[in-house]
Amino acid sequence: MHLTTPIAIALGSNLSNHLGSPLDILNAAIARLQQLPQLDQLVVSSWYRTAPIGPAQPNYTNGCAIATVPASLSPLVFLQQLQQIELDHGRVRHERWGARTLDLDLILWGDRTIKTPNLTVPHPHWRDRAFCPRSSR
Ligand code: PH2
Ligand code: MG
Ligand code: MG
Repeated sequence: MHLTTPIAIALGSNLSNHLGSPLDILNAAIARLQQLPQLDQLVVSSWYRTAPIGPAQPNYTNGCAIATVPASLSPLVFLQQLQQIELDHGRVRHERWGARTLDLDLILWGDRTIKTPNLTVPHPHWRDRAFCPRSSR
């Protein structure tokens, strides 16, 4: 048996693009996650309509996925894969907390605490996101 780490990914979208509505984009993102060879036991929540946190912008469709990855996988390498999926779905970085076609946030990586310029885990705002899983932390 190989060792695995449980992880949680928050998904969000509040802009349509040529690929379709936020719901279409989120479902396409889930299909991409399912194709990642490192991800196993992927479970996806329902989708929720949420009021925007931050500047005025359309409501979000949000959800959360949990999965396991090999314990040897680097969170920063995995983050790059999430960012590639964001780019492939028309993500453009404008203002902080602004509207986006696809946002994939790494929320939890096992019980690790990670603080790098590109990645903070647990996600600093995950407790504010009602669609994210709760834990004892
Ligand atoms: N994400 C943000 C900023 N504001 N608001 C909602 N409702 N849902 C989000 O996922 C969200 C947000 C930045 O990532
Ligand atoms: Mg986010
Ligand atoms: Mg993000």
